[in-house]
Amino acid sequence: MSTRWSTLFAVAFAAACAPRTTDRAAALVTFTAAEYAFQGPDTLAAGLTTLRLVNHGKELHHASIFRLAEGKTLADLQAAMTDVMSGKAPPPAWVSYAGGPNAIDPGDSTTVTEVLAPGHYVVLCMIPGEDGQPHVMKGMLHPLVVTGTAPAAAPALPAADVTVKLSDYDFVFDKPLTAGTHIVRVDNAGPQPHEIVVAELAPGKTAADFVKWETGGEKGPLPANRWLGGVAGLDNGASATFTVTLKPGNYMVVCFWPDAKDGKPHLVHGMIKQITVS
Ligand SMILES: [Cu+2]
Repeated sequence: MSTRWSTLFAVAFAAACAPRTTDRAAALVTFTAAEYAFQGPDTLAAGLTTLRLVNHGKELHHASIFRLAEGKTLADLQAAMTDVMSGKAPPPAWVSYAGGPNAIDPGDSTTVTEVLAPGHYVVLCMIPGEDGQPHVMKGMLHPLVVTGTAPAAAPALPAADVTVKLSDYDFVFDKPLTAGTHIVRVDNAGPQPHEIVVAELAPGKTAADFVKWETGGEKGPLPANRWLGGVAGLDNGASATFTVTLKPGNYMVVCFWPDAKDGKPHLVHGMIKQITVS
């Protein structure tokens, strides 16, 4: 009897003391990437969401989330992307950029947590294949409808142990990244959209070597060993968190976002930073 009472008491006590997380816990949603398609849900409920990307493919993939303005369709986006990719037009003003998990290697997975507002979205991969064509042009895009109503107060993102501020054209960390697993908060201070992707540098290579490789037509071996995720293109003023596990070594954080003025990736404008993790 006493055991039973103490069990009941323990249960009641735990219930009374448990943080009321039910309305704040992030919904977990998984997208799987392969050549050249995503598998994942077609609809989601609005609110705090953890987006998990699993790369089942043989190439690098990410899941960049574009939001379409009211009345715009996937066909409108596809038509616009053809012109954007061929350099005929800048990205249309009716597209906004809602983050998503950034590039990871085949066999890896990563998570990003962010608040999704109701609306029409497209999950797509902008990473180029060996022929230089972004995967989105090979059909790697997935429409997504976010349903429901936006919460009156934006839900808080998970508590982060490191924050990085993105801006034209810099990454500023509030403290150094160390070995281990971190929740990193990403705040885009703009004015342009930006992304962050973390990569481990190849032995003896530097971030400057990567810029040379990228601007020299990506010839020779990639000066990076492994891509560890981050947050894909994010609007000015937006925030998200991502999880990353680092071991001691040399890394870089990079933004490939096309510049509003010259169309060149932001890394050419200095938006790349080498990091030593100890
Ligand atoms: Cu940028």
